Amino acid sequence: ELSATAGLGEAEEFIRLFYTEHREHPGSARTSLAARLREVRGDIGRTGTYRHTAEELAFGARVAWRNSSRCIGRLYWKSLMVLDRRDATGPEEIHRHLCDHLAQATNGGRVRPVISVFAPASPGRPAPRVWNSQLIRYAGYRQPDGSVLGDPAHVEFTDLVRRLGWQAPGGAWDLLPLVVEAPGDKPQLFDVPRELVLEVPLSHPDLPQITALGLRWHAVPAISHMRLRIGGVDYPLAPFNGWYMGTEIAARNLTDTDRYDLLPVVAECLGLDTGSEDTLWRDRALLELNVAVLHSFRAAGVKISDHHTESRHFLTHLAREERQGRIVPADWSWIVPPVSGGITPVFHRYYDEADQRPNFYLDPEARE
Ligand code: HEM
Ligand code: NRG
Repeated sequence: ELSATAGLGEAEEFIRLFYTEHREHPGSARTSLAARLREVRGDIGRTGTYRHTAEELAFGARVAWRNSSRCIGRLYWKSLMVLDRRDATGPEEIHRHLCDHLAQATNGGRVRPVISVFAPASPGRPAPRVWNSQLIRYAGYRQPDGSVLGDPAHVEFTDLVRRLGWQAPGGAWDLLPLVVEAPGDKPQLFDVPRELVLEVPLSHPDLPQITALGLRWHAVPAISHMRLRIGGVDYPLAPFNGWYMGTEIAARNLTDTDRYDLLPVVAECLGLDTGSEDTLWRDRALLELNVAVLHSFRAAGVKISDHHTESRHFLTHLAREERQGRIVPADWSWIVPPVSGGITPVFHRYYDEADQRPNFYLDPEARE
């Protein structure tokens, strides 16, 4: 089992970090650093791993977010809601907790950052996992003419769940089922209850042709294929979410040529001259799509942010962290938004690129 044995060095480093950042209550009932280190060393020596306290788990998850160098949304890292689901075992129980995660996160449109942490990998005991890349994803179907109905990014995954018995509705916005694999059990399919999936119909404030396209997107991005690593312990199932930044939907999901590829469609309904690049028809279509996404979420009362606001918040976060004496690792190519890069302040500087732990890692065993 991959890194089921907690590294002693990484465990110690994390416990020390926890104590360093919890100095404000010296008189608290908490075990002393020295005692906790002895305990952790002893547990690792005897069992190959150790169990995080609830406080360590919550802190570790928040710091993993704080250290996510690709994330522009880190200003609110301290407010991450951490649901401790380490004791959930069977697939049904795990599925119930995933549904509860969506309900708590969606919160009627006032989307909140939430993470659910399930059992860690430990020696001799594999961890549960979910095969989906996000809890909410749209199916993709390859058509006889070679085109794709739905989300082209999920054609393979859609085929996989069909082979596992999923009855595909065959539409452009079908919610994929969850594939939950609990230790000792076959992977099991579960529908995500419709009433737990808040979606926003896309409309444009003054271009009815865009509204008429009948586009939509879901309110909550809940990443479920990244491994959370805290103090040498791996949590392969630790789905997390924040809210969307508009560009993720408008400039990538609906625009990438290997996703919904909608710029030609939008340009046509705007009557743009697509005959030459220098009319900037792509850019004009892209801009209106971004306007439509932000307008629609706002109109539906669903939390979303625009790339200007999110960029400013990120620089506020940088300054605040630096005042605390901490490094903020960041990956320029992910932080700079995919539209209007140069008119956001995050464009005009460089960042530290350190890999600091705790963190989230793309799971080598992820299916999607
Ligand atoms: C990546 C925004 C919350 C962890 C990203 C990206 C954006 C973003 C725009 C780049 C995505 C892409 O280009 O595909 C936000 C916003 C949040 C938020 C607006 C609102 C609160 C969170 C939370 C976590 C998190 C709560 C974890 C607890 C990450 C990670 C990545 C990422 C690990 C990299 C994903 C990858 O490598 O594919 N975020 N985020 N973010 N975010 Fe956040
Ligand atoms: N671009 C992806 C989501 C990646 C993470 N983005 C967030 N994370 N906003 C998409 O579905 O478009 N988050 O935790 O809020």
